[in-house]
Amino acid sequence: MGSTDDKTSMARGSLIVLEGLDRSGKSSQCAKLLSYLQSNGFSVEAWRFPDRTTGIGQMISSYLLNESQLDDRAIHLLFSANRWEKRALMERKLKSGTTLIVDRYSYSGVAFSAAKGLDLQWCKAPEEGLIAPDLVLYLDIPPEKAAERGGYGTERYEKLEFQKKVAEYYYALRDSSWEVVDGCLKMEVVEEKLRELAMNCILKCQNGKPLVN
Ligand code: T5A
Ligand code: NA
Repeated sequence: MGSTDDKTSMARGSLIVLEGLDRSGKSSQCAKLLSYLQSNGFSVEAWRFPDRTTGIGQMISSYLLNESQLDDRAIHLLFSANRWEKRALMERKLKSGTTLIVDRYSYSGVAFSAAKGLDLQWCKAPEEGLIAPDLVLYLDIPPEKAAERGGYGTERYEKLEFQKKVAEYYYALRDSSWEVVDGCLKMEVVEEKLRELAMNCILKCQNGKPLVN
C-alpha cells in the first residue's frame, strides 16, 4: 500500500507470545530473548499475563495461590479482563515500533479454562478483539517432564493430571501464527531457535505486515 517514504514511519513492533505448560521454560526464554533483542538495538519490552500488578491481577494472584475461591467463569473473565486492561497500551507500544515479548496470552486463557470443563467457544468469546499475536512460540514439553522440573509449587494448576488436559487444549488451539519448539532441548538450543523465529517475525512486521485483532 503506502509509498516507500512512509514505510519507516509505519514500521511497527511485533507481538510475540510464549506459550506452554507450567514449567515449560517460558519465563527463562522470555528473559533471554529480551536481552538478545535489546543488545541488538531493538526497541523491545517483556510483558506477562497474568499481570499481577493491577487490581484485577491481584485478584487473580490470590486465586492462583489458593488464598481465595472464585467461580470458574468468574476467574476466566478476570484473566481476560487483565488482558483487556492492557490492550490500549499494547496497541500504542506496537504502533510506536516497540516489540513485545509476552509470557502467556489468550491461548493460556482458553486452554486452562477449557481444561476445567468449560465450553471452548464460551472460553474464546471474551478474547475476541484483543490484538492477535504475530507469532506464538509454543514450548512443547510432555507434562510428566515439566512436572519434574524444579517440582511444582503450590499454585492451583500445578498438578500433572490437569496439565495433561491443558496440553490437549493447547494442541486444539494451534493456528498459523504458531511455531512449536521442542522445550526439552537444552536451554541454549531452544534460545537459538526462538531468536531466529523472532527475528523473522520482527522483519515481516517492520515490512508492513498489518496489525490485526
Ligand atoms: N493462566 C494464565 C490461566 O489459567 N489463564 C490465563 O489467562 C493465564 C494468562 C500462572 C498460571 O495461570 C494460568 C496458567 C498458570 O498455571 P505463570 O505465572 O505464568 O501462570 O506461571 P507458570 O507458567 O507456571 O510459570 P513457571 O515459572 O512455572 O513456568 P515457565 O515460565 O514456563 O518456566 P521457567 O522458565 O520458570 O522454567 C521452569 C524451570 O525449568 C528450568 C528452569 O531453569 C526452571 O527451573 N528449565 C529447563 N530445564 C532444562 N531444560 C530446559 N530447556 C529448561 N528450560 C527451563
Ligand atoms: Na513463568
